[in-house]
Amino acid sequence: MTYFENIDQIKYEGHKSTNPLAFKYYNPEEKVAGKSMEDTLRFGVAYWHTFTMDGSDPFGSGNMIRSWDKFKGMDLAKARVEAGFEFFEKLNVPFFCFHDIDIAPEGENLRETYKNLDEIVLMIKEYMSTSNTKLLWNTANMFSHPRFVHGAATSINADVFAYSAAKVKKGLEIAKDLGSENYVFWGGREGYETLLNTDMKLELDNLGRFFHMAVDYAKEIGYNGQFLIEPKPKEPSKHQYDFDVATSLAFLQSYDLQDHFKFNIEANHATLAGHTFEHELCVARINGMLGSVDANQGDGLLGWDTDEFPTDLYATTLAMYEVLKNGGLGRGGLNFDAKVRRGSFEQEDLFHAHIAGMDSFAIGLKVAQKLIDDKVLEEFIEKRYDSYNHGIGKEIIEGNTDFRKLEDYALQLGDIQNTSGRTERLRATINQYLLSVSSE
Ligand code: XLS
Ligand code: CA
Ligand code: CA
Repeated sequence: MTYFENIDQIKYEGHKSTNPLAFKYYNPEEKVAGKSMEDTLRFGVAYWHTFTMDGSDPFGSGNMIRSWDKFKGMDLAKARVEAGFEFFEKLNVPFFCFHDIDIAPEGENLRETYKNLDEIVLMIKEYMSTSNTKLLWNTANMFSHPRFVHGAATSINADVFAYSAAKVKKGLEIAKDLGSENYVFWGGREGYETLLNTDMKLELDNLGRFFHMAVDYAKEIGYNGQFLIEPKPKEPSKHQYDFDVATSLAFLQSYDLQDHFKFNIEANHATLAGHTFEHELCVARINGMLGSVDANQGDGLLGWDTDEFPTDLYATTLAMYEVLKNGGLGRGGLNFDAKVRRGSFEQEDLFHAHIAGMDSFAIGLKVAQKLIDDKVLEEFIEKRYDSYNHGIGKEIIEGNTDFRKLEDYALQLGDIQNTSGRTERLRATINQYLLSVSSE
């Protein structure tokens, strides 16, 4: 059966093409700094937003038109797999990602849920055996069902802790079975509402215990994928424990877990935390913790997680700059954790949205590489910190000084001279690069 009847294979046609169903900038084979775009960008489709999301919001019911929605239950789950692989192939996307409950419906009890999962995982495995699309990551949804009202591993209820452990155990077995590159932990309800009723220390200790058990179990079954924590400051929790990269890194260090995890950084979560996307990528990179990216964008006018498809070229450029500085994403990728707007309810919009996102990151990659090749920011930054290359600065860096010596030095200083940061000039240069590289 065909689910996207009127859509042919999406091809690269170059930036002069007027065909909306073609890539203008993403050319999978094109080499940027010796590596194909496909291998650097490692795009992924998010199963939940693309195949299960129905467009409902707190004010209105689902409105998405989807050819697989005529099915119900397990038949619907199977139709989604078929539609999924047709979509991945037509888009020529190398990866996809899912939560357990995205691919198979929950049963009456955990045993039945496992049974449903096993059936669909087997089907996915068969499709994967003849497809070029691989699994970037899977995860367990431990936030939708009412049992997770007070969290999962940080729940007040030990039964919920145990149930969550069973879900992650199953998730790791699926990850191993499908050769998933990574396994993600996003703790949407791992947080609290008010300290009036919360033992924060116990909850964090339990989260640490939970992660250690996950590390041990992956080792036991021989699953070698990368573990990723996905920070987010809030929503649905009022205060989420994995607030941002810095907070989550401190948590990992406190519980001696830092060697087993990296971060999955989502653009919209960064902005919700009051950071830029590139800030979160940079904090992860300089700590050797940049694992993967959830590629989307928020809306400056709305204060919640809108998960829009990324089209802001400035943001994709600065994000790719961090990714390139990191030497790439390793086992990670750029997963479009993004949903079409409620107004974009036709099935074709799924293609337009992914094409827009893929082209935006392809431009970002090219511009970022050119900025690096021309050392535009590097040279400026190097010069800016030049005072640490000689004299007292060099003494500070080399650890040859102390407060007494620095005081002696400061006492004989005259007026201190600073230099301009040139923010506006640098922004104008980025614009210049964006315009020239994207019209090449
Ligand atoms: C929600 C998160 C979620 C994770 C996976 O805001 O982005 O979708 O990526 O559970
Ligand atoms: Ca995400
Ligand atoms: Ca999000």
